[in-house]
Amino acid sequence: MKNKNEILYFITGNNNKFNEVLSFFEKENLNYFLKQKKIKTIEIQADSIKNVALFKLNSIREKINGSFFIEDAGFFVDIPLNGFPGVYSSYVLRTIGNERILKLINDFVQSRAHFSAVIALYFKPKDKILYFEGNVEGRVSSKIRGKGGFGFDPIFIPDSIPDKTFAELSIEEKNRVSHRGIALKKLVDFLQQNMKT
Ligand code: ITT
Repeated sequence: MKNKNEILYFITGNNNKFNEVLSFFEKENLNYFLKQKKIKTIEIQADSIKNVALFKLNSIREKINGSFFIEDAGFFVDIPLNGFPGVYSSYVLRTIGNERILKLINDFVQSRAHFSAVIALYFKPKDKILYFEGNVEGRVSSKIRGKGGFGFDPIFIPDSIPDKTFAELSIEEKNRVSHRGIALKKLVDFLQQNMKT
């Protein structure tokens, strides 16, 4: 077991996201101690979540002494909503919410949706910004289902677990298949390869 002698900050105001990331990190042999920091980031309305993530990271870069990462995620209903709400996910969840998103869909069996996540890491030892991306494909549930998770989880059914919404999974089960879990696996692999020995 390595000594957890370096702090890695995850800058997020979303405690659910932090808990998912913490649960993932706890299973890995890393010499980083993960800490949540809530600093107001600037979230621009950009055309891709990668650009939102880069802007978010740069908006706080001077405020943190050490390695840190932020994450930007979005929910995209590809059929029949051509990717809506996508980069507008936070706004749409706050304004109309899941129930009224469901009202925009007629055929749930034919629906297609995905989540995307981009982690942007500022890695101090190399003075570099790195990106780690993850996507998960699935469809939209005709009803709100499940008490776990957050955000759009109660209306998303992943292809890999076709009888459950994300909100019906435990954190560990969601991490195994989710956009965030896939991006986190890439982040952890990078950190393991670049750990000081
Ligand atoms: P930050 O402080 O980390 O920015 P946030 O909640 O603003 O937290 P995002 O901008 O990345 O996070 O997320 C956009 C929206 O998508 C937001 O409303 C989230 O609730 C939702 N969302 C993100 N990841 C999700 C997930 O894994 N499951 C369900 N909804 C998710």
